[in-house]
Amino acid sequence: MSTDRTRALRLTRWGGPPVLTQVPRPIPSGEEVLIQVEAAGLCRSDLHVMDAAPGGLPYRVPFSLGHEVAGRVLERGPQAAGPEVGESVVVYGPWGCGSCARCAAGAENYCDRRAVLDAGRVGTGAGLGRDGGMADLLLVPSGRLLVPVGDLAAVQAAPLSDAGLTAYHAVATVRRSLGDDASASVVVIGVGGLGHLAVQILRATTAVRVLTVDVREEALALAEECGAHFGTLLRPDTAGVLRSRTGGVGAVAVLDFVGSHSSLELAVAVLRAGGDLAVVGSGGGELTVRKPGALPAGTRVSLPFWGTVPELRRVVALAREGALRVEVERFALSSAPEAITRLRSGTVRGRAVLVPD
Ligand code: FEH
Ligand code: ZN
Ligand code: ZN
Repeated sequence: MSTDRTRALRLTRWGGPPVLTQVPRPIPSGEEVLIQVEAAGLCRSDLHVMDAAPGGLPYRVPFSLGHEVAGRVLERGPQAAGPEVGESVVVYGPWGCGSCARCAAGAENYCDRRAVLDAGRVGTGAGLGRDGGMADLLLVPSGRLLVPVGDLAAVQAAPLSDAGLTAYHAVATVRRSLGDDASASVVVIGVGGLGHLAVQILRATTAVRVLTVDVREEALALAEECGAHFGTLLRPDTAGVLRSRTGGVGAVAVLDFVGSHSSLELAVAVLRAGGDLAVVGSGGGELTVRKPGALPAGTRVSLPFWGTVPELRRVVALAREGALRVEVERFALSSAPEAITRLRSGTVRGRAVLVPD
């Protein structure tokens, strides 16, 4: 790799395939920090970006993909703060305005100026309208977006920034319903890149019984390896099977990592009155919120999105203490098309992670 050129997987036109190409080496200025990328996770949202129609997303092409990134600090701008050159870090993915009340609290996933930023088509973050980390190098706007990972391997750290953080934030969103009742049950729908981490986070941080649902036997096997108490395939009688596992009262919370019509239907059918439904997946399903209606009385519905910087620190801490392990399928950066095909076909076990080759 020449010193002034590096590689990046770039979306060059809407609806076209991403292209691995040479780009100029970024030069950090001001508060910016340049990261030597060591791992970049592949997410279903990357597929949504690749498949978006022109004007469908508040982004301008071309930009590099990759919003789930880990690596080492390579170079810092003169006003940069945070991790030092050489430190291993994970990159916090939602880049907000950096100065509103939400961003000041580390909740850039809920930046108060998101609509303004989107109107300016400046992008949501790395790989989401801004140059991302499916590349040799990643330029990050500020050290505030970096979390040190110590001796955690980059292929384990990268998925924590999106899959791990999103799962953790979803659990935090429904925590008020979990209490410390070891007989209470939580249903996890979809045990893929996010769901398998949600199972581990629930087991590591709550007393609940974890019941899982997926359409693939191998996903249920992964759920069991991650500590799930029960797993069942999605079938016409699944709601009854799950309710019987809750002693008939229903689940105090449902984490839906699919978000399809059938997954939402199942969630409504298994929820306990006064419980929590967190819709995490963007599967295009719709839910009618009406009184009276199908949702049990007292249901709280949430649409958690990504997570906060303080939560990312807690996710990294869980991983470093061995309470969280990401099931990873590695692919060379140059094999990104294969990884994308595998994700589209639903045959990735856990999380696909690209490693610069
Ligand atoms: C990122 C950008 C937009 C929608 C959803 C996402 C998720 O992958 C973040 O976890
Ligand atoms: Zn994502
Ligand atoms: Zn903000």
